[in-house]
Amino acid sequence: MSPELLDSVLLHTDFPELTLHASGKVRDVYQLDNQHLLFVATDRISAFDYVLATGIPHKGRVLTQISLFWFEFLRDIVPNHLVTADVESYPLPARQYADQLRGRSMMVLRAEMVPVECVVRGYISGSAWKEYKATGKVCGIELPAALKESDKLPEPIFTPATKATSGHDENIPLEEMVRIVGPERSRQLRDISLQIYTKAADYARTKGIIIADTKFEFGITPHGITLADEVLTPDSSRFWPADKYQPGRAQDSYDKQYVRDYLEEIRWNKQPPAPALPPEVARKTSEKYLEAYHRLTGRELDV
Ligand code: PZK
Repeated sequence: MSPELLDSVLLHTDFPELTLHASGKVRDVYQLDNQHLLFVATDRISAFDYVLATGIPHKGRVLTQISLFWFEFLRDIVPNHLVTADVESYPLPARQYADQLRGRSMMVLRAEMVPVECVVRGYISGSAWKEYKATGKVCGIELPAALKESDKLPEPIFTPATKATSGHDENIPLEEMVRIVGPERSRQLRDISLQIYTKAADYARTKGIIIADTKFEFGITPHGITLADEVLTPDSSRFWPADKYQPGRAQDSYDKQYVRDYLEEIRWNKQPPAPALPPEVARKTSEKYLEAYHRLTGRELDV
């Protein structure tokens, strides 16, 4: 990889004057003040549950810009937590890192997060496919008989999940969600989730991308139920290339296929430490993320 490109890859944030609020596999959240957080998308990539040793050029910026695009696209349906992504208007302790943060961060409104992940599925894949094969249902929802892996569902379904202690998400029936957040909130969250998935997936389909499923996170703010976290990115969703869609098997991933193929090829045992990627695999993966951004938004990311 060229030296300029390697220089632009951000694997770890380090902002000594800022307090870390939460840290995920590929992103970090810092405290700004009592009402605001700073969301930072790194260029880390995970595969088979582990963060790899190599970063993907532009990945953090692509994911941030995709979320920004959807926040705008969906704002008629639901308010979101974005305050600004303009680093020059960040409060001072953050603004001094403007060069690291530009394009890959957002100042967001601090929310009381809803402790349930709002998953919507338009196609049957992943944990839902496993559950369906075993029980004929997903999260208690009865599905048509004889679905094939990756089939389109008759209509999108809402399949809430909670973070299990294993760190993995656990699908829960709607009644369980009702116990956790209450009946009124559950209905609102389900309705909003289905509406925004449908609007976004219909749009993405016209751009050659199938959004097979996605996970929304909501919080409660002074605006009411507020769309938070990252939205409809390849990391929070399954993006499939529509021109290769073929039900009856697992689909290639829009973004991570080169990574998965490489890890299978070297027969990594999927135990730590996670391997590094050859420059070619990192570069081709970077191009897929940029392509997804370009297809969805019609815009070129400034690289
Ligand atoms: C919040 N996470 C998930 C974990 C991440 C993200 N607007 C908000 N207000 C309060 N809390 C959160 C948000 C949002 N979004 C989201 N954790 C806290 C998470 C780890 C890394 F980048």
